[in-house]
Amino acid sequence: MFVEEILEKNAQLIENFMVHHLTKEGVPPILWESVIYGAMGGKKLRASLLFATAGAYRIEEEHVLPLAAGIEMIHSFSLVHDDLPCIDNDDFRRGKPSLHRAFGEAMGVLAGDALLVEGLRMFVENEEFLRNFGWRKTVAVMQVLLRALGNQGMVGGQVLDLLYQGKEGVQEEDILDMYRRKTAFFIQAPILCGSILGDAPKKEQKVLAQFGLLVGECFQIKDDILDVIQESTRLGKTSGKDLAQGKATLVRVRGTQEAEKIMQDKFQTAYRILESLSRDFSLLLALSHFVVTREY
Ligand code: GRG
Repeated sequence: MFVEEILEKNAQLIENFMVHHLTKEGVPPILWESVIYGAMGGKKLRASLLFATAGAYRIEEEHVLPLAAGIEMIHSFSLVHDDLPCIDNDDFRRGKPSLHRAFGEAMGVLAGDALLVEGLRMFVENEEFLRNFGWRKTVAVMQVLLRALGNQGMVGGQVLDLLYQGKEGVQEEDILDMYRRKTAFFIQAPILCGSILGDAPKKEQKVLAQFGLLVGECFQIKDDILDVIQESTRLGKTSGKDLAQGKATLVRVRGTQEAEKIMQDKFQTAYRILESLSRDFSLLLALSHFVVTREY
């Protein structure tokens, strides 16, 4: 199966799980609808990274499905809030109007909040997940996610992104630091979670952490390149926004070709690092290759 087909199959699995497990009872219909609207669509790459890592430790997909769905809901939360008028102000996401355009700004805030909270509940309140992995691993996985999202992670990264906007002289290392926080930690997180659930030896967890961070950086660099070279319809979101909004990006300071080269170097390093382990990580490698070759 090609990577794109694997992603599509996994996306279907995740979306079905979300629709069946997101409680409707006692929930205002507009809230349920907008949460589902925000959670649907997209590549579901982070879920696939979790499946691939857990799979390397012989964990069945269905056992990590609650966590995979939770991670994707949390990721969707970040996109919904990112699109709000007070942050990136984008009208278009995943090939449809962004959530606040479809349901209004207040629902953009509230459905975003719900996606975070319900995303955590997806696995923390799933009895089968708790039976399979126990409290200790569940808490460890939550720590990984919350660290990736917190003030030193995604929230802090997004704040830096706003502060650097329109500012002259932002250095390349500052931009890469912002990329790590805003994007890379939450690409690394599902890989770390898979290794924790799989009882990976500490040495392997360290290597996977380095690998995940590099792939996460590659992901954001590719995103910047696509913003310049790809059409909105193919991306499912508005292209050309980074330059228009005066965003600090690697493409802005180094140009598209240099940015591509930096990304390829990071990808090669990530590849070599993972190949140093004797376990079969072929699916994880294929997904990381998709990260740097993707067109959307
Ligand atoms: C979520 C903790 C938290 C805080 C909110 C708004 C915000 C602070 C952070 C924004 C972070 C953000 C949106 C970073 C960009 C990462 C990025 C390029 C996402 C696109 O991911 P894809 O391409 O999206 O995987 P799909 O639609 O395929 O799921």
